[in-house]
This record gives sequence, C-alpha cells and structure tokens, in this order.
Amino acid sequence: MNSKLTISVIVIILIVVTGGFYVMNMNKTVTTATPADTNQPTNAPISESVVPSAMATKEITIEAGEFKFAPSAITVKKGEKVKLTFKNTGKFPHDYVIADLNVATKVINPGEVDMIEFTPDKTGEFTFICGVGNHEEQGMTGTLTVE
Ligand SMILES: [Cu+2]
Repeated sequence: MNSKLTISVIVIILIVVTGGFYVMNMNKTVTTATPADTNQPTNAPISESVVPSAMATKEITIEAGEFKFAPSAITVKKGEKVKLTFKNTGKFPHDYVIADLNVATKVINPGEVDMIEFTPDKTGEFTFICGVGNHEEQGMTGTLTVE
C-alpha cells in the first residue's frame, strides 16, 4: 500500500467534508429568523405569507382530569399539521391515544404537560382515549373528526 497516496486521499476527503459542513452552516445562518417587530402584539396570528407552501399549524390544547377530556370533541382538516398540547389537570396519571392514527402522548403525571405533533392523512371520526387503567371505561374518551 502506498502510504503517500493513502494520506493524499484522506486529506482530500477531509477537505470535501469540511467544505460541506461550511456550506451547511452558511445556510443555517441565512435562514435564522429575525426577532419579531416589538410594535406587534405578541399573540398576533402569524400571517399566511410566512408559510406559503403548507397549511398553517392547528394548535390544540386538551386537558385531562377524572375522568374526562376537555374538550372531548375536536375537528381538524386532513393534511393539516396538528400541534397538540396535552395537560394533566387531574390527580392521576393520564395519556392521550388515537389508536387509529398511531398518535399517543406519554403517560404524564398530575401537573405535567406533553406536546405532540401529527398530520392526519385520512378523513373520518376517530375515537381517542386515555390508555391508563380503566380510565376509558370511566369516561375518558372523545372524538377527533378529520374533515
Ligand atoms: Cu386517564
């Protein structure tokens, strides 16, 4: 094995890899968001022009207690990204499961919050439940409607 040739090849690979990282970092710097205009109200809706190629994200908060979800009926659109904040306001651990859509939060303890994101890819009515113990039988169910 020619060791000079081997070293040359390694050096060339290092240059290519380093150059690649440099270009990737350049792109990151360019796409970094600028701070919001301080004159704008902080909770102003994001204008649709910010995300021209995708539908806006639907943000939903669901609270879990004994033994119910609030709200227990939710409607979203097919293909719309759903950002779900799940809060346990009860006294027992709870989770949130939509088996038909392969969606589930972690089991969280009282006072905890879990956040998940999913994009429904089919329309219909899907039952969601709490999978802990017999909470489903005690009333922890609801319906997610995908239009
Ligand atoms: Cu539960």
